[in-house]
Amino acid sequence: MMKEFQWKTILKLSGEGGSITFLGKKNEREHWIYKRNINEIFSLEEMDDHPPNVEYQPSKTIKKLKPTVRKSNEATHWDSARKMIEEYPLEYLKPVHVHPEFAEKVWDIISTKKLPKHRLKLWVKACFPTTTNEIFELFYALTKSKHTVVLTGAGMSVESGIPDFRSPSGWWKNIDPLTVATVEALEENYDLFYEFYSVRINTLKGCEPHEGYRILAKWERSDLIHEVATQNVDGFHFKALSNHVDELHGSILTYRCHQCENEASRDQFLNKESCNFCNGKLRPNVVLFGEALLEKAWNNALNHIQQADLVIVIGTSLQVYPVSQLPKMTNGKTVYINKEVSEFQSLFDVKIEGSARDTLIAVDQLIRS
Ligand code: BV8
Repeated sequence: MMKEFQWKTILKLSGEGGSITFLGKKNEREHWIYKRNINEIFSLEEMDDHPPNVEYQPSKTIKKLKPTVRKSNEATHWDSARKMIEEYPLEYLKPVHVHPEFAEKVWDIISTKKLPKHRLKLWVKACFPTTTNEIFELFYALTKSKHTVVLTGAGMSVESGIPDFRSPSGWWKNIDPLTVATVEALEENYDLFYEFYSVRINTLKGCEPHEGYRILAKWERSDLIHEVATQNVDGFHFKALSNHVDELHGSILTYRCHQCENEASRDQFLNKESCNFCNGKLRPNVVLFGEALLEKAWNNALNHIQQADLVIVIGTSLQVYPVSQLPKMTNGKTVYINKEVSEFQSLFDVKIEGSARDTLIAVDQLIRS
């Protein structure tokens, strides 16, 4: 027996005179076909016929008229259905229902229109009902901003499998950072210093930048973000193909002699060798506590932050100076994305409590570029 498919509402719009419904159903070959129903509360044609020289009496006129339904022909391709939808002034109509299977397609249409913010928000909620107000605010700010900077911390890499520092499962859970990530530790307790950094280097081997990293790189290519400043030393922004990156705390992927500054290799460091030139201690090119940040990276990040009209801070507890000061150095809008958001982050205009990866994916779903 031939399978019978029911018409489903793909998109329902309401306006002052009634509603417009776009319906779809699968045919026997499981291809979607589409049609449009216009439900008018009163007939516009008959209203137009009203003699201009007779005084208009709305209640009388409307009483005479019946609700009408006008149906379109069936369309067999989405492109034709899309044309039917685009015949209407979507900026003046309210979305009542969007079928989840067609949310992306409908959003594709809407995102090409210039809608005022409150209308755009109605469409976002209709197409993607789980979108929170904060995600919408970030999306909207991102599309309006002319200069956007992203500042990331260790929380950005947690979903790539790298522990952060200060969370209960972070690197510092059993150890005080000041006993290990310092020049004193390097000079006076090299075994501990070496152990800590060799574990970190080996942890990195099995890890890759997650989708959130790739989204930031894509946004850079589409001119939505202009600079990434990071406290992370894992090189993941570069690995995900972001180009404009300031590594404020250096990199754990390159090595040098602490004494004569000559370059060394990862293997030399991991094999606990001494410097070939001066026999000094080898170290990763990270910025230890008590050391100044790399001037070029710092000045570049600061310069971008001062010009920015949007700064998005992701996955950092902002406890380490001087990076902790950067979000205060912009006149732009500030957004904080973190797994935990405390009162301490009251300076931010928008706070999003959530994972870095999921938040970026949710915002990216709304970006059509
Ligand atoms: C300097 C080495 C001057 C690299 C690191 C007293 C008061 C104020 C300041 C100081 C002070 N005493 C000393 C200072 C200065 C000191 C400092 O700030 N100390 C603090 C700790 C008190 N700063 C310095 O020494 C800096 N240099 O000031 O120079 C100077 C000037 C001229 C001449 C000489 C000197 C140097 C700082 C460099 C520090 N280096 N480590 C390494 O091993 O990696 S710090 C370390 O912390 C890491 O580098 C890391 O990048 C950095 C920042 O940490 P976060 O990224 O914020 O990570 P954290 O774990 O804290 O937070 C992660 C967040 O993510 C959490 O909130 C978590 O909830 C969230 N999260 C987790 N998962 C997710 C998530 N969010 C979203 N999604 C998820 N999935």
